[in-house]
Amino acid sequence: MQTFYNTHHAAHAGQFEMFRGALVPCFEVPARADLVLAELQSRKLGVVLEPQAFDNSTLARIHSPRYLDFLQSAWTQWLALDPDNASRDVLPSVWPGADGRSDLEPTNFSARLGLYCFDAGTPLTAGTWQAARNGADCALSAAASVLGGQRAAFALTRPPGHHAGAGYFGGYCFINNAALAAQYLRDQGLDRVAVLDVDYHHGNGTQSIFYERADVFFASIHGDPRTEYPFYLGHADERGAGTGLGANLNLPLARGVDYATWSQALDTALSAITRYGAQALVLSLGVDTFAQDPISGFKLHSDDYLRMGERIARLGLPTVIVFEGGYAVEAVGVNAANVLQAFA
Ligand code: OKP
Ligand code: ZN
Repeated sequence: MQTFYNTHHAAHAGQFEMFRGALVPCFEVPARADLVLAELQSRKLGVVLEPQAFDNSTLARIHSPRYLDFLQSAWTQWLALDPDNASRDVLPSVWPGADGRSDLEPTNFSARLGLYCFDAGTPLTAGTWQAARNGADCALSAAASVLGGQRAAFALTRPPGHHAGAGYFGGYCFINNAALAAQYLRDQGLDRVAVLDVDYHHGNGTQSIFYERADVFFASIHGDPRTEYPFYLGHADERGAGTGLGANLNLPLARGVDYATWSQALDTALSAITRYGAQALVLSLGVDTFAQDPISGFKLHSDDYLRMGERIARLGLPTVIVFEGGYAVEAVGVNAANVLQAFA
């Protein structure tokens, strides 16, 4: 399998995220991607490639122009506020809330930051744009590779993407790599594309991007949003809207479930994708379903990722695999490589 590796990922390295009133060290660290790469190389799983460079207009198929402008210039604006900001991560402290206007862009930097970000756990740093932008190229290159006839391709990148919406970041995510890949498959001629999100956390960004569309089916298996991040989306009754009604499938599960229960939800999702008639699959591959994950609540074990990869491969679809979460750093390489190895 071809792996498009983001050689710029470490340019994004947050120091702290806000948790219960304190700044705590980030869980989403550069070592995550390095360890996946090392595991693929030690197993000689496929070939590692540099991505092609795609134009910003490709990103604008998913993200709003004003959001992309903000992301690209945020660090420079942050430094302009105070040169001492060079040593500090950018974290928001004010938001429009449910009744504030989002049609107007405030002039004040902090106000714009809150407009474009939904949590205080996603530090933006000096190299965030560079890392996320190159990650988009990896996802698009993997999609191009699959369109070119490869059975599957892997975008090995961080920061992850599935919480990012058309006009906002959050949940460690800035650019929605899976959505970009799905849109690219559509734009290059496929009529029906499915996104399957197996990360522990609901892919609220991906769901929202495609919620009113019938041409991209979104299915997600995740911790129940009544107790689990991102909390405000991911319930079973969210089935899509307008022409997209029926093209969204959420399979929330209670904390503590193991692979026996989780894999029943996987079968449900895969049957729905088959019934939908997808011509290609984008897999948002988070391995934070692992029993030892420090911020998640499922109980999958390393061997379960082999069964997961095998089962998803049996769908028989050309597949773009995009790396998302997984925070048990010492196991993230083995778990992700298990999915890829069993898939291939
Ligand atoms: C990103 B992805 C931990 C709080 C958790 C955000 C989790 C984002 C997960 N103290 N905050 O879906 O893996
Ligand atoms: Zn996650």
